[in-house]
Amino acid sequence: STVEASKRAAAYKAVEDHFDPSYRYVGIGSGSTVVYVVEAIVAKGPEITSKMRFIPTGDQSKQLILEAHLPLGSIDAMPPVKSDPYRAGTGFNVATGLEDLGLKGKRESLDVAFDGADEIDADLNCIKGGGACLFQEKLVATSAKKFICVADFRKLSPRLLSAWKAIPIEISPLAAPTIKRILITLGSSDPKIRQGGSAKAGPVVTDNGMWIMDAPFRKLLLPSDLTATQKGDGKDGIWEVAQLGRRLQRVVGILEVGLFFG
Ligand code: DER
Repeated sequence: STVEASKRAAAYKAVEDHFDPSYRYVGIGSGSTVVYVVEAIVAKGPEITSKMRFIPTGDQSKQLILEAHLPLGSIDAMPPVKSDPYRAGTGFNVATGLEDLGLKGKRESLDVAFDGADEIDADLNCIKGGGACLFQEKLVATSAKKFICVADFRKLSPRLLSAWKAIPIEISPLAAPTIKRILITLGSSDPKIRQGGSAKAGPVVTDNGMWIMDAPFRKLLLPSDLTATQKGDGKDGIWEVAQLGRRLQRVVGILEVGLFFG
């Protein structure tokens, strides 16, 4: 089909342009498009791939790596970052602290990570989570020096939430009622716990034992919206939406940070 041909073409181009034989650690995403990325990597031959470690983003990704006979790594088995405690740092927030300690560029332990997405806009903002693997996908993506999103023509949208209608959020089952209330106060029309349907009675349980809440939003605010409306006098209504967006990003950030560091 043209969709499959488009996925395959994107995957082979991504590997051609962004897979270097000198790489050591390569992140492998989840979903159907990344299958073609693995196919293109395998075609590079074992003399190149056998020296590497391929880091999965969930059980499907792990199976894909094993079935392709690629050397399996793990995000929790990456080389430690050695800090130099004796070098004066001028403050240790993640953004600058690592730079002050001469660790700039060493925070990301993977050379590259390849993954799919559900919707992508012109600025390469993505909605991820259609496959319920977003927690490990984001953990691996943020641990890579380079993140390559591979997608067929259907995924490109002028604005996020045009084709894909809800933001997937991975949550602790216990927190479901609380997060649902928070998302409703933030303007989500009807956040729903994703159900397994015919595959499984009850909620989908992620590879991390969590649930997925899909939160529909009419219009997802992006950083560009927030800056654009800071000049707004609030009369145009966008200003309120921007405030909401800022609160949403903080809350979703907190939720995700909670998951990352919880
Ligand atoms: O869940 C995700 O974000 C995955 O990357 C997935 O949605 C990609 O989907 P695909 O099967 O269209 O590649």
